[in-house]
Amino acid sequence: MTEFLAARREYQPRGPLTLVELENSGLVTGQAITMDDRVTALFPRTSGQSVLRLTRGTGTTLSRQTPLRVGCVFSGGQAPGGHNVVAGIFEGIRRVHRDSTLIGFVGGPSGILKNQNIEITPELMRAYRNTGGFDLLGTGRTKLESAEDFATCARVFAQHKLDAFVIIGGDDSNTNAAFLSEYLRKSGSNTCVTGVPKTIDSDLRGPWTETSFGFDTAVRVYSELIANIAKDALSGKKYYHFIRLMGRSASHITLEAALQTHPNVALISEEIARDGKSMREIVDDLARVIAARAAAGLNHGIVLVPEGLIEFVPEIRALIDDLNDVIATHKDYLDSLRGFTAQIEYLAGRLKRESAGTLAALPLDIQRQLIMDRDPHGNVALSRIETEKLLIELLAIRLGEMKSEGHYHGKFAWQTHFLGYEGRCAAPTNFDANYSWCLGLTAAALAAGGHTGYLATVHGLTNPVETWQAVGVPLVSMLTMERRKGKDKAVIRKTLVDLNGQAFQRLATLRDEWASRDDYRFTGPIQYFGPATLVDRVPLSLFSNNTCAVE
Ligand code: FBP
Repeated sequence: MTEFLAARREYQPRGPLTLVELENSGLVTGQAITMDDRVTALFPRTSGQSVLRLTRGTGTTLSRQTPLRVGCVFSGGQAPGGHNVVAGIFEGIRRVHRDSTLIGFVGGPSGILKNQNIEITPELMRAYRNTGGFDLLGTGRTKLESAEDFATCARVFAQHKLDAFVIIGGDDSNTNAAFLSEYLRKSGSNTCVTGVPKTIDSDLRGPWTETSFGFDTAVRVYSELIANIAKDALSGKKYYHFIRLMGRSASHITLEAALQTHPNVALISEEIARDGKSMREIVDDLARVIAARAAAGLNHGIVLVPEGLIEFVPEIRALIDDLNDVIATHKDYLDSLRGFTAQIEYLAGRLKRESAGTLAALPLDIQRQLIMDRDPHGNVALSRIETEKLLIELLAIRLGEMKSEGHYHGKFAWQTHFLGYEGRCAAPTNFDANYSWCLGLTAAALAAGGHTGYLATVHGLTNPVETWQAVGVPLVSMLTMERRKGKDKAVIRKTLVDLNGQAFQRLATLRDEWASRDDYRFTGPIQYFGPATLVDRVPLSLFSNNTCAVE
């Protein structure tokens, strides 16, 4: 137990009175949701539900005569605040009945299938509250999808006599939560299913959720490190630092970090996709900035690269799609081949001609990284693809050409960084500690109310914590039909950066200035103790995205 942990566990997360005194609050029905008929058809039992709002003075309260039995699981990547979600559920269900029980399934969704679990106790919660990581329960990326998986869940839930089950996960996990709740209703199970929006990527934001928990803490860690690197660049004046930032698809993390730290360049994948820029064009743009800075005597700089970039560059997107199909069809044979060269040769012969050409033009390391194992959701392991090195390699060639043409007279020396795992398990900021605790309490409210197929959400996040509103949003209302692997599927779509939104527009307005002169902003480390101006900050990009469709 370090001094920090000892002091931090005394922090009492804050929330509105509706949540803090859950037993005196009630859920009231809000607006009805209109949905795509094709989605409704897939969810005959759980579609048509309305938004639920938590209020006081409704007459019927959530306090109960009988204890609740609730289960929970972490699903997918770690995000700061997970332990406070569990704390919120635990405290919430014990407020509505003091003998309620919370069971945590260990190792992610596979823990349900294997029925591996622990009972959450006040001592455990005291030890884990306000700490980062998911180590209380562990996590995993097993996908609960098949009828067989759902039947096992129903059996395990019945065995534990669960009134409710809470899935703390991202877009895929909450999509699965919607299907699981429909399955359980259909099979006559009494267990209600609730989702909680988790992911540092913040790609669950939109009309129904303002952000997911974990984003704030992760970006604040990255921003501190970017600012430190910027100070080093400014001092030594000899390196370009290429910093790749986690965020599987959307560039929310890079955008927020850019607004926080003012780098010389911040690439935003969504803009590159909109403009249909090829790798060559991206490199040309970067080379122009570097040459202009060199002309002004500046041979150092900070370039932010979103992890998902590579999937947004048209020719590489096409290559990845093609590779995914070929790898899926020939997986067994590929696995039997010894060595990377043999695998690449085999794949190259089966790819479309353009894709084979794109693959061959990439450095060997990137080729190897692109064919690595997919996760259970079929995603390329983007955190292992060193896009920043690819950019540097191409940039060095381009700058060499420009030098021989007399258009560049600088010196290009570089360093690379990948910021991802450094921030994913940091101790949650006050914002994330409060927000995730409130999400847990909201999930407890939905469980106590006996509502299934809802996402626990909290709104008004840029306002004082005491005014936040707890809302249950029907999961089915978040689903849209999408064509995946040749089939129409109902999914919660990841929310990408809105290029018309105020956050991106601010970056677009300021970036020429950041590119030509150094205007680095030093955020400092996350502060956990001290004045509210330091400890109670809210992500900058939330202020401009604070549009909520819940009435
Ligand atoms: P989730 O969407 O599951 O929250 O995961 C987000 C993330 O942190 C991404 O930013 C990153 O690409 C990925 O997880 C890394 O996954 P892994 O933990 O499997 O290395």
